[in-house]
Amino acid sequence: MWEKVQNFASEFFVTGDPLIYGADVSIAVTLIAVITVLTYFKKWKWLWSEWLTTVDHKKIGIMYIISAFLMLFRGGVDALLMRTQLAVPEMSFLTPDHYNQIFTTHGVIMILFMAMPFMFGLFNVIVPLQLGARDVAFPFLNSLSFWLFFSGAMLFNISFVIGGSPDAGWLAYPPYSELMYNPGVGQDFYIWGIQISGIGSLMTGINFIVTILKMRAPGMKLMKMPMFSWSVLSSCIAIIFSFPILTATLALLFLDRYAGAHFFTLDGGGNPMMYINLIWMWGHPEVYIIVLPAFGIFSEIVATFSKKKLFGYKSMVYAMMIISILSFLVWAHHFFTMGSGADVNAFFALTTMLIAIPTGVKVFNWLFTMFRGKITFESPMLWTIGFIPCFIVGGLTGVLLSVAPADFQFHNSYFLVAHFHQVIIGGVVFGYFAGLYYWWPKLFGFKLNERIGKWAFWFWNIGFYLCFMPQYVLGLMGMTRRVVSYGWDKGWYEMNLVSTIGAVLMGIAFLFQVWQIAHGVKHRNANLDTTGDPWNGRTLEWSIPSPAPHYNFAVLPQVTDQDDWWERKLRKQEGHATPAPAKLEPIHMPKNSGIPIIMSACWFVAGFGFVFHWTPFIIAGLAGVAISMLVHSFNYKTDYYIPVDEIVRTEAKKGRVTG
Ligand code: HEM
Ligand SMILES: [Cu+2]
Repeated sequence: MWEKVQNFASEFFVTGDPLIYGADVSIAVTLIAVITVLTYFKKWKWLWSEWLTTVDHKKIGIMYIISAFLMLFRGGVDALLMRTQLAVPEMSFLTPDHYNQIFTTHGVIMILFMAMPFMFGLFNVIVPLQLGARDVAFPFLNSLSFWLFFSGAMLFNISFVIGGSPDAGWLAYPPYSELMYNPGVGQDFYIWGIQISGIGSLMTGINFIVTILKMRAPGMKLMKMPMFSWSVLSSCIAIIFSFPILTATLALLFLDRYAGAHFFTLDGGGNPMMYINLIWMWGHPEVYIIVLPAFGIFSEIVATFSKKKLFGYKSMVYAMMIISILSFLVWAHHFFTMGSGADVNAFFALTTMLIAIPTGVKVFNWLFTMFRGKITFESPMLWTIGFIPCFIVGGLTGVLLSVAPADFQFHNSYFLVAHFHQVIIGGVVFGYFAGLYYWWPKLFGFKLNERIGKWAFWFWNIGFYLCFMPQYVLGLMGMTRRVVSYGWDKGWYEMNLVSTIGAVLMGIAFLFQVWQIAHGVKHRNANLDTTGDPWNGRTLEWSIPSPAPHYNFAVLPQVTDQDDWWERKLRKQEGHATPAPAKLEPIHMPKNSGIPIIMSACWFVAGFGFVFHWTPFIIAGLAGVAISMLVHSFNYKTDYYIPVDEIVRTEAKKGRVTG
């Protein structure tokens, strides 16, 4: 009996590696610490009723952003482990198996569990405020999306200590991800972690499209909508067309592994290339999904900190919509070398090059917005200015990669690794940081220390160039991606060492950011944003107090212009009488609900059952999901009204008098 238990435990838990034992201990310690603190300060009820069950888009957004930071830490540790292994030739810090797992989890976590939630966090906190709305279109669904994302992310992350991590690369190409070559549970964690969170992403896409199309304040025609909201629309359109492809593809891979089907196996009539086509039909749009909102953020910031209207508003809107459509026509550029033939390659090379045109238009729009502007260089603007050259180089190396014949040289080399990190870090990560710094006072009601922020900015930037510029050269010298080690005879020694030093600098940059946030929280009372409009902003989110009251707008704004808040301020300065505020009316609000977190926990149980082939878990989990749905369907008490006197009290507390 004891032997059986031991056998089970050694298969169930990942064993044998001191790094993993260290992680086990630190996870246990953190959990115990969190539970103790919550119990000691009697915060469980607060946590449940204020946060875990909330349907308030601002709180959901904050939870997304916190999760993204945790995942940035995890993905960053993975990156540093890999760069340590590659720092010098013939290093034996990580075994080849372990290296495979780490690049896989790093890639998946960074894209799906760091970039996506960071982006959804910013959508959530800002879009309703920019539109002059009181919440998203479907607040309950929004909460469910968050908890599905969170369950999926946790399911994926526990593979690291239970059962074993996936190791077939971030896109899990068959045949290597098939059962025959990959019999462990790692790939099953991959499938279910992504499936569960992917459903959440799809629902977020739907939610924000409806919010943007239906919930704009009276008078806000589409062509008067702030650019960030436009970018969210373009990104969500790509989400609703691409995420179903991901779900279907992973479902087929699941059937191969779980039920012995042969969709992507080499025998039984399957074809791995089918998977590779399908996964990139999602995968390429996915990179635009995450970068388009960053473009939106930069557009807002450039206009605000140059004190000018965004140059070429209309061309920006068209550029974003065109990119969102074109992104569905380029997927095969990820496998020019895999035998599609010259005609097919030529088509995909051309469509890829076409994307450079709308992208170039945007860069000029930003530059012209800055031209002759009264620019100031606070954090959000610094990140924007850091982004532009970085993104231009990243974009241009992308055009090089799109030249199909040349790609036979670049493919799967460090040149590619350098390229995609340059667009993803320089574009996406810098963009979200810019957004976070820009909207931080709106979220939390206080400003962050600019000096620590500048240190973080410079460490990120210098670290970035040191880390990734040498990798272009290494790629041209023949270093392929996903190699665990290389010989002294290759001549790759210096470049790799420099690259690792750069990665360490980025690690330090992250610590500066953590310090900056901790410092900000500690000294928040000295840095309160009492105006609600700390940067002299242009769009509606700056017209309300910081942090925004839970109903956002006491009275829905009447929009007449693009950059409506800016125009309103101008009119006031010019001495025009401000229209008398409309009469307050009771506000219709959604009620909190525990169903989303419970339903997502059930999905987690079911996913866990699928991973380990434990049928009772599957049945219990899915039954829980069904019951949650039923209970919610028959719940008619989903909303309430905030009475006028409560609104008056809240507004007065926030320093606003509304009559
Ligand atoms: C912060 C600094 C970062 C460093 C130092 C870093 C480093 C690395 C390294 C060493 C690899 C493995 C290369 C190989 O062996 O082929 C890698 C792969 C990858 N990284 Fe990063 N990375 C960073 C940030 C990011 C971010 C922010 C993202 C996305 C949001 C990202 C996405 C990926 C992806 C998708 C892969 C490919 C994984 C695969 O081959 O399956 N990385 N990175
Ligand atoms: Cu692509």
